[in-house]
Amino acid sequence: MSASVIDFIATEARFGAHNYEPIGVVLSRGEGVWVWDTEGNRYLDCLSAYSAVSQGHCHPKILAALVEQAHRLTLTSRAFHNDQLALFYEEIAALTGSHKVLPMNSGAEAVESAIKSVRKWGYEVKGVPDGQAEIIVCANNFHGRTLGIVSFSTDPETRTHFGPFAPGFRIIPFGDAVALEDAITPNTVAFLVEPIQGEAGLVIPPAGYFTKVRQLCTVNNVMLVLDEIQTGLGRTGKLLAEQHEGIEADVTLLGKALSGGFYPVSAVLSNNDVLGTLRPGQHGSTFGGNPLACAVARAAMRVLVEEGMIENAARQGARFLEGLKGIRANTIREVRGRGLMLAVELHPEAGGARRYCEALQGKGILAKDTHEYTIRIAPPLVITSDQVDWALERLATTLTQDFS
Ligand code: IF1
Repeated sequence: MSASVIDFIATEARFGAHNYEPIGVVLSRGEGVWVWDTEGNRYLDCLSAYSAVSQGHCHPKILAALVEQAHRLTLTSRAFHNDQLALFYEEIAALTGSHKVLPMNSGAEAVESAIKSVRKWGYEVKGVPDGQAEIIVCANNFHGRTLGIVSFSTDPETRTHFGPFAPGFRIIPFGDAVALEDAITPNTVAFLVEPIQGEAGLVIPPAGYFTKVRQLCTVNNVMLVLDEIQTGLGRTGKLLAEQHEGIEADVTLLGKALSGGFYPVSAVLSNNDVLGTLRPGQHGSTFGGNPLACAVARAAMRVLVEEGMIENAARQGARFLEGLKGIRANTIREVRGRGLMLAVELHPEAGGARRYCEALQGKGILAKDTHEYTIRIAPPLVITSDQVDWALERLATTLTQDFS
């Protein structure tokens, strides 16, 4: 590594809180599926900023929308109307079939907003006694980092010494519909769940799970809140992951790719009266729904559809998965994925996923380890067949590499 790279890394370490442990690469430019480091080395981005850069780095049409809007008007606050919010509402509602939209910024804020909204709905519509609302969540969930959200995390790393925590959550195993049925009480207002668990190491639930979940929620008047912040907007090869089981959530959460990685934009979408319970002054955000965010999100949604990225995710995801399954390496325990949300789980004896990610970096691929033994692979949805094959070749040599 050159002196300047070490400088960037050392300066980060000196001044920054040490809440991350990045791979030793300093990026300075991106275009489509590619990123470049400060020394000019090129890498295929197989993380896509945790699926936020689904449309590819610095997509020219989203960039143009950002620049154009930034010249005109960036922030008004919600104390006044702006000429982008209504268009954003119309377009996101048309795209997703939702009736009501609440714009926020980060994914965690969308989750927090959904929690507040379903509780309010529980008290004011369902008739749950005040202060008694219960929300069911899954073990090994990942919904963000706020205090409310880490209150129902089961990962000690995200919780330890951050308490006291918020009450009102019940934790059940993921993928187990009987556990959901048993956990529902008259005070249950919602079931909050990821369609595919991301941080847990990419856990795909058994077929039919969400069909049963949908039925149980409907029968018990429980709001089904799907956190599609990572799975949404084409990542799994459909616009929303719920479509793989032909169901519809009552509340859908979007973030990350909603801006194509330019800007934090998230949204709570609802099909019924959940968001209708919010009255003026009861919830909000300085930046939520600002004209710059709306213009960026409108362009990000437009290119996703117009440029066929969702279909491409399905096609290239299938190619990538098949290619990964074809790699004969005794380091591999399991390969799984849906669309371009893929994972290679290694045998514990392989000695951890991190060193494979570091070896991949040396071959021009950036990927991220998760939960010690899993390599997460999630390239931008604009990846081509040739690029998938290029990545597969390098993954094959790396996964068969002997580190001893
Ligand atoms: C970090 C993971 C991914 C999410 C779902 C809400 C949020 C996230 C399903 C919150 C965020 C991120 C945050 C990032 C790591 C990352 C992640 F490994 F932790 F699980 F993507 F896979 N719901 N996920 O995945 O959104 O507030 O961050 O905008 O560094 O914490 P946010």
